[in-house]
Parts: sequence; C-alpha cells; structure tokens
Amino acid sequence: MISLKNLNPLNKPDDFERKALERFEQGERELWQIDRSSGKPVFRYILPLVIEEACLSCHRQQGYKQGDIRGGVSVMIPAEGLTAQMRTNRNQIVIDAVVTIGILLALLYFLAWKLVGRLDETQKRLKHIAVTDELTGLKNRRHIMEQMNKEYQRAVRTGGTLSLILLDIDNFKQVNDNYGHVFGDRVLRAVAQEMVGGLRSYDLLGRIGGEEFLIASPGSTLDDAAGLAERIRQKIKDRKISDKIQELSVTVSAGVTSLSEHDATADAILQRADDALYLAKQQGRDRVVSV
Ligand code: GH3
Ligand code: MG
Ligand code: MG
Repeated sequence: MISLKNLNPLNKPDDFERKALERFEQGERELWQIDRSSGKPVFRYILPLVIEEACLSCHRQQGYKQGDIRGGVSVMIPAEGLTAQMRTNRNQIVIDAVVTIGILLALLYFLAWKLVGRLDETQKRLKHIAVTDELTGLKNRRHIMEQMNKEYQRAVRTGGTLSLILLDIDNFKQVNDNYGHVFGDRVLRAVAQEMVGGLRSYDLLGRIGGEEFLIASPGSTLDDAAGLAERIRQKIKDRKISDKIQELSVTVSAGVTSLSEHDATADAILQRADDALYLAKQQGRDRVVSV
C-alpha cells in the first residue's frame, strides 16, 4: 500500500508509484509498466485506493473526503518468464503469420494452376469439337475442306502431287429404310472405322456429307490413291456390321483423281473426283473409278 500522505514510512511511494498516484488524481484508473532498472524485468501494477464512506472514520482527520485518492495498491511481479513468454509469443505470431500467408499463397497458386489447366482443357475440347464430326469422330466437312485446300496450295507451291478419293456408301437410304436410322448410324461409324484403319499417316480423312467421305492423300499418285481406295472398298465390304438382332455388310463406291496442271482451284479436283464417283455409281456401284 502506498500513499502520498503516508503515515507509515513503509507506505512511501517510489518515483514510479508517486507519478502513478499523481495521475490517479487526474483521473487515471490503473497503471502498469515493465521496470528493468534493476537489470531483471519486473512487472509493476498499481490501482488507486479511493476514499469511500467507511474509510472516513479513520482518514477524515487527514483532510480526505469521499472520492479522494488516498493512495494505491502497488504490486511487483518478477517478469523474466513473462517477458520471455511475450518474446516467444511474438515470435510464434510472426511464424504463424508467415506460415498462414505461405499456405494462402500456395492455395492461390494451386487454384490458379487448376484454373489455367481447366481453361486449357476447355480450349482443347472446344477446338476438338470445332473440327470433329460428332457421329463418326472423323474430321468434319469444314475442317477436311480447309485441309484439302492447304494441301492443294502446298502441292502447287512445291510441285508435289495430291490425290483425292471421294467415297459414298451404296444404297444407304435402303439401309435406313430396312434397318432403321439408329442402325444406319452404326453403319456410318463402322465404315468410318474401316477407313481410318486403311489410311497412311499422312492421309487426311473427313465426313463431308451424310454417307459421303473424302480422303486427301498428299504425295500420292493416281495409281497409289486408286490402290488405297480399292483396299478400303474391300475392307468395308468384308466388314460385318451387327447389333444384337441384325447383321449387314455394305459396299461403297469411290471416285479417285489427282492434281493436274490445269486445276486452278482445289474445287476443280474435287469436282473431278465427284464426276468419277458418279461414274462408279453409274457403272453399278461397289467399285473404284479413277479419272
Ligand atoms: P447411292 O448408292 O446412289 O449413294 O444411294 P444412297 O441411298 O446411298 O443415296 P441417297 O443420297 O439417296 O441417300 C443417302 C441417305 O443417307 C439419305 C439419308 O437419310 C441418309 N443419311 C444422311 N445422313 C445420315 C445420318 O447421319 N445417319 C443416318 N442413319 N442416315 C443418314
Ligand atoms: Mg450413297
Ligand atoms: Mg451420297
């Protein structure tokens, strides 16, 4: 216990306590500090003792009235452990913050990485959809036509060869009529599969109409392409196409032609392949005609 008007010398405040008592008189309600003057840290804490009604019986003669600050209660606690703990806590807070920020950054990086992956995947998927015929998985009309045009330009530029094969399933309308449209789709997929299996790596294949397919074969002569068309025709003819209740094989007709110096556009070669296909149909179907 300490007081500015101490009766007992033991209650005499030291410097810190005196200043605290003076500040209590100005309205302060508690004070504390870590005192390091003795070399070791000491936690000091002071609360004011306020005169109440009951105190006046003894302290009235000192001139106190109710509400006055009579003194204070001052405690000192060795704070070596406390300051060490505060330091440890501070270090721990810094470590926690660094770890938390690290985890958040890693999470953010992971999410961004995932998102980029997804976008990349979506982009690839969209690209695939844009060039693919949904039913057969072959290249669609637009894409195979673009590729054929590019190959035409390349062949003209380099003086190379380019052959086209136009294939059409024979009497396909009857397949649909007799076996149903769903079975017809099955036939289209099977024919596409046989064609893929018969191609060389540099041949380009696409579905350009309902039951019509185009193969562009860069570097092939007319004879090469006619041979390729014949092998594919035979493979398709030999293929048994079946579901659980019915089985069928189909034939195809093919028109084959090669780039000539008179072809001013890619469409000119395509038209000639179409003419050859028309001839194949005219001559009885299930055959290859080269022109
Ligand atoms: P040709 O031997 O002269 O080629 O006779 P075709 O019956 O094959 O030819 P046509 O052009 O008369 O008939 C083609 C049929 O192909 C008509 C159409 O219903 C069918 N078709 C077109 N696209 C699809 C498809 O995606 N699925 C199915 N199942 N049928 C299709
Ligand atoms: Mg047909
Ligand atoms: Mg047709």
